[in-house]
Amino acid sequence: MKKLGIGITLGGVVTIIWIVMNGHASQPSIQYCDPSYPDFCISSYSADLDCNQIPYHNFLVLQPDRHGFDQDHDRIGCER
Ligand SMILES: [Ca+2]
Repeated sequence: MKKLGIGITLGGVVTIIWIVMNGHASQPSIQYCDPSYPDFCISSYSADLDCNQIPYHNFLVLQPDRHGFDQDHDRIGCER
């Protein structure tokens, strides 16, 4: 009887671990951030944005600068 109880407990723990791991894996934790703007996350799928549409200034811009935040190509976007 004692052995059965341990078995059920172990099974429960395994089930909980499985739920936690599976739940974590299915979370939308993978964000497709545009690598041109590593200081923050702009979705790779966002429409063309202008500086007045984002709350950031003076941030690092890498090529390709898809949104054209760095008009003078000094790798600093939306300078103020
Ligand atoms: Ca610039």
